Parts: sequence; structure tokens; C-alpha cells
Amino acid sequence: ADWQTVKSYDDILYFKADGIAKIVLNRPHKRNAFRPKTVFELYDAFSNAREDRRIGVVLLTGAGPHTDGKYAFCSGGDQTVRGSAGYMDDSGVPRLNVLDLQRLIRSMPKVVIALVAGYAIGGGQVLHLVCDLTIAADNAIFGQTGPKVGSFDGGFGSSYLARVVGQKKAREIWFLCRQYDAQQALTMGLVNTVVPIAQLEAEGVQWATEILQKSPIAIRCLKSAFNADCDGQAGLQELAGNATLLYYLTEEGTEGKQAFLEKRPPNFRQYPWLP
Ligand code: 2NE
Repeated sequence: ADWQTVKSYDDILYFKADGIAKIVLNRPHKRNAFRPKTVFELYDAFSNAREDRRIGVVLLTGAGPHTDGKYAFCSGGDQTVRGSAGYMDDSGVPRLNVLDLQRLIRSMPKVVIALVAGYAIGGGQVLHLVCDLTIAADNAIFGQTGPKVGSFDGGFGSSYLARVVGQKKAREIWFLCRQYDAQQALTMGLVNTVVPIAQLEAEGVQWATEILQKSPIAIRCLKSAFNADCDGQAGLQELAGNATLLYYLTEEGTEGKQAFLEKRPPNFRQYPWLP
């Protein structure tokens, strides 16, 4: 793909090419751990991709390898800025703003694909989990550390994980804090496919290209339908928002607004009560 830089950030890289956005965590010296600033930048880039009508798919990945030759997707919250009430930003405010990012990735009506090379650990494992699809390189390693490092993600990180891999496996992942390789992740349904590392980005672009041939509204409604099954009233709100969008696009929906603007009674009698 012919990647064009969209905007300069400190902790991430952001590119676009022909319908696809690529967002790259760029702190390889910390295995791409995120601090509050990293998350603000990710939120900004994802918001930009959401607003761009030409973008249908976002690839989320990590920069690497680091100078020691090791790869990482993301190793979760940066433990060096963890204060007594969250991860500290430059002004000393403690935050857990990655939860906002998780919701944006899940609810935005574009397909988000995680490309995982190396470690996806802690909050980094949750980040790939909330993406719609995950393509793993053969060197990918997944795992949780919360109970080891004094943290946990009781939101999507546990309840949605259990939807994806089942209750027993999800409890094992969190209670034992083991690491799982790419093949194990594939077997438990945590990732969609495993490819050689040299092929990771090309595979992501190939999946994105296939998705971009499909109907945007169909994909949009499907994503909100999959979410609605897990996300309670917020999930129903997303799905219903799409029903409203489709209604606005009909002549029948437009008639109500038109009648109001023309100060006349609406003529809904011209539309059928379909069986
Ligand atoms: C990722 C892992 C397993 C990699 O191990 P290894 O042996 O390949 O690398 P190493 O030497 O541990 O890490 C390389 C450098 O990256 C830093 C390390 O401190 C080290 O720095 P130097 O010693 O070279 O200066 N680094 C790695 N991960 C970091 C992190 N998360 N924060 C700050 N610096 C980090 C291994 O590094 C590892 O286990 N990392 C920690 C994983 C972890 O526990 N993450 C936090 C979980 S909690 C969380 O993410 C969270 C949550 O639970 C709820 C809400 C939001 C977030």
C-alpha cells in the first residue's frame, strides 16, 4: 500500500492508503506500552479515521522490532507512570483513558483489524481483543498479567474475552497469567489467522481490500448487531441508531420532516403497512 502520513504524533504513527487507515503504536523501547498521552493520540487518530468517509478499515499494529530484535503489539499500561489512582499524564492527572479507546474501537462503524507481532500482553491483549478481527504473526504471544502486577480489566477484558474464548479459558488466562503462542491463540478462537511475520501487513491489507468491496451499510449494521448481543442498552442504542439512519434514508421518513417544514399534515397514508 502507498501509505501517506496523516499527522505527526509523539507516541504513534498514523497513515492512510486507498480506503485503509494504519495506526501504529510507536514505543518499541517499552514493548509499545501506552501512557495517557499515547491513548489520547490513539483516540485522536481513530476519531479521524471514523470521520473520514473514504476509510472503511483501520489496521492497528505495533512498531518493531526494537533494537534487541523483539517485537511487540502492545504490553499494556506503562507501569513507570502508574500512580496511586491510575496512569499519570504530564499534568499529574491519573487516568484510565484506554477504556474510552476500547469503546471507540468497538462502536465505530468501520472494521478495525489488529495486526499482532510479538507481545500482546495486559491492556495490550485487551486492545487486540476489542478489535473486530485479529491477524497474528507466527511470533505473537498473548497473555494477561493483572493479578501479577496488581491490576485487572473486569470490563471487555474479562467479560468479552469469555464470549470469545469461553468461560473456562478466560478464567485460566486471568487466574494463571500464562503466555500463549499464536497457534494456541488460533485454537482458542482468540485470533482469526496466523501468518509468517514477513507477511503480516500484506495479509492485513488483503483482508481490508476484500472488506472494502462489500456494502458499507451492511458491514455497519452487522458490527452493531454483533455488539448488541454483548453490550446491553449501549449495544442496542448502536443498532437502533443504524435503524434510524436507514429510516431517514427512506421517502417515508423524509415525508414526516417535509410536512413539518411545509406546515402541513404528514401524508403517511401513501405508504404500505407491510406484512
Ligand atoms: C511484555 C513482556 C512480557 C516482554 O518481556 P521481555 O523480557 O521481552 O522484555 P522486558 O525486558 O520485560 O521489556 C523491555 C523493556 O520494556 C519495558 C521493560 O521495563 C523494559 O525496559 P528496560 O528495562 O529495557 O528499560 N516494558 C515492557 N512492558 C512495559 C510496561 N507495560 N510498562 C512499562 N515498561 C514496560 C514484559 O515486558 C512484560 O511483562 N511487561 C509488562 C506487562 C504488564 O504487566 N502490563 C501492564 C498490565 S495492566 C494493564 O495493562 C491495564 C489493566 O490491567 C487495566 C486497564 C488498563 C491497563
